[in-house]
Amino acid sequence: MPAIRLRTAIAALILLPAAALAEVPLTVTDAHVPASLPMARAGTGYMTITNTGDTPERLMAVEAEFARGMLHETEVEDGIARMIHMERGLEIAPGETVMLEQGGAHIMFMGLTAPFRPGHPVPVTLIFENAGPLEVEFAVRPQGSHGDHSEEMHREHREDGTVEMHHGDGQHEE
Ligand SMILES: [Cu+2]
Repeated sequence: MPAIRLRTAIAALILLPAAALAEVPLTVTDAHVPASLPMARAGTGYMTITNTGDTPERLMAVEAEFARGMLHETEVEDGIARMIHMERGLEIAPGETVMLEQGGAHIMFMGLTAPFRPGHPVPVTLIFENAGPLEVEFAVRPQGSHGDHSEEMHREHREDGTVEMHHGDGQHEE
């Protein structure tokens, strides 16, 4: 049931400007959101974080001007995927890489003020326990190349951050 998979680093698709990371032992790659439908009230965000330092780090919060950011974890019980607010944030051990991805931990953007449109990256601030705030640009990717159901999955989001997903297939492993 580990919702957060730890892997060794994979190829970086989107790198931050080097200057943004010069002082912090963190690497954030592949930051992206799936494009959202025009009426969507919520969206998801994914990325890969590597702790290149030798002390534990923790992603505490996510802030954005276009929505309220939350950290969610997906748990599947009896075929029903449920999303849980990660109240204590997301820990990244020294030397480890944590992937936020479909069916696992992810960023939830609630109350979108505008849809995510491909070609229009969105600025997001990641708040780390030690490193503090880190500005990251999230690319907007077209929906649905391999069964991205994020829009459907998050339709039932409530204000308290809990949600039940009704399509019974919350994992979408590749
Ligand atoms: Cu969620």
